[in-house]
Amino acid sequence: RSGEMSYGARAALSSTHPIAKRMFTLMEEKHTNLCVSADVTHTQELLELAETLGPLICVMKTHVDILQDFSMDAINKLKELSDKHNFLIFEDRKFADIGNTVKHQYEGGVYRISSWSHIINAHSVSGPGVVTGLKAVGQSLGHGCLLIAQMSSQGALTTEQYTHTTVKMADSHPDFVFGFISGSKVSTKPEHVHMTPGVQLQSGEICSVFNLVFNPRCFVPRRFLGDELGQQYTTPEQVIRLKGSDIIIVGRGILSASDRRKEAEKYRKAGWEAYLSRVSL
Ligand code: 5IU
Repeated sequence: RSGEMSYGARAALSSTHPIAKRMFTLMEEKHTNLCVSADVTHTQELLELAETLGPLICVMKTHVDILQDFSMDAINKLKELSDKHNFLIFEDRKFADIGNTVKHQYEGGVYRISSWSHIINAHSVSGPGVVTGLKAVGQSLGHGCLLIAQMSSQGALTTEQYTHTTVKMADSHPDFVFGFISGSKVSTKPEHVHMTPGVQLQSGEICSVFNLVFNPRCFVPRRFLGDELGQQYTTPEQVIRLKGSDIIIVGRGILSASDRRKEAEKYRKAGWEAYLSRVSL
């Protein structure tokens, strides 16, 4: 059963997409299933994150359209850091238009995403044309795409039927779609990668004596906590071991810490240990 296969064994399958192969291989080498969500607004901070967290992560997820000082120069530096520290770049663009439009959005404009991002993602809501359009640009460049099968936010419209149809859409494009953004394992194929956002550690610090007095959130179980704008969190352990996903995506859990490297290491360790306990089941 795919949940119990190692990342290395999944990398070796002939049906595994080259990007997934690279990802599984470097995960096994670096002992990490942590993707950091680099939701920052300045390129210097983005590059600092890549330099300090690079050795601890398998993927760096970006939102380049929130950078106030986007430049191709900064992107080239990010590419160098991804080579230096052996991680993949994932622009979380969530393409969602008709095929012809997403083709332009992926290849051109200000960001020229296809020239630097190994991984992109897309909503399946517009139908398979979105994949065909993106594939026309990204496949020859050796890039891969994740389909959004489920969302972490409260009230998301990704119903069971929607998720099921999204998996079928991925199955029709194995030469470009190599996995999913989802809260749990939605595909039974071991070559598919599952990446999950909405992850935070149950932090001991949060319920310090100080917080017990001043922070009423302490009395609420962590799984019911979010960010007041609909985000919902689960723990690395739950995501990897119980839900059968492969990669945890962590933004503010790491970015809000005073020592980001130390916090990222906690997430790397938690994610990796959950993986080890799953494969040894
Ligand atoms: N993200 C989600 N949920 C989703 C999808 C993407 O949170 O369903 I698709 C993105 C948004 C943000 C990151 O960039 O993942 C999560 O950040 P926090 O860990 O700070 O909540």
